[in-house]
Amino acid sequence: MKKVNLVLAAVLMYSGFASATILIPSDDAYVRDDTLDTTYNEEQLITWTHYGAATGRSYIKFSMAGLPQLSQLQSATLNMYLWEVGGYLETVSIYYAKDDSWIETSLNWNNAPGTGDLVASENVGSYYTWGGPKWVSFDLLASGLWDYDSDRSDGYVTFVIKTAENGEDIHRFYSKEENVPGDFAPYLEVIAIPEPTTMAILVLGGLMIRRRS
Ligand SMILES: [Ca+2]
Ligand SMILES: [Ca+2]
Repeated sequence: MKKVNLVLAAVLMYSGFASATILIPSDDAYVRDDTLDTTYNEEQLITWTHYGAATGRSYIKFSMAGLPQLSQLQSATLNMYLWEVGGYLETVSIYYAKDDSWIETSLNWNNAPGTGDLVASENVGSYYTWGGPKWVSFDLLASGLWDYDSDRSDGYVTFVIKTAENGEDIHRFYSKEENVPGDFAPYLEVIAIPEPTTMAILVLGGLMIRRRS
């Protein structure tokens, strides 16, 4: 029985060493194709389409300096606070963008980076089913299409937030500027697993405890 308890304690200690890093965006803004040269930096982040007549999408960028390698990750999520849903579309999608050279104070439709692979999607509900403001968490590792180590090397990652562009729809998420009362800014959460050396120390410690008891 004592042995079982020791093993359990070691497992609990092991999971307790997982470390979470929370990152707030360095830049976030949205763009729309009916105001091609206008920058929307300090407003909420939107995804928008109106019967094909106009489209809006949002860009979000994080500095990745100091993050662990992909092989050391337990999870990586993009978390955004959904303030409002309008229309019928229920799925919000996160796409990858290779170009990190944009900045939020000058981003517009004409100079916005192109959209790459679809990294994650979540059903957030339609106007009729969403149930009110809430956090939405996108699993950035599930698709396997985010080149995490590449972004870790170049220092930044850019994601594009979009909905399908063929129906009446607008989703509004808080941005890092527009997040009243201040606790609802988007964030990237990266959780790393313990390094093997940490696990070895714990196992060794457990064996020593067993010998003493
Ligand atoms: Ca911004
Ligand atoms: Ca990058």
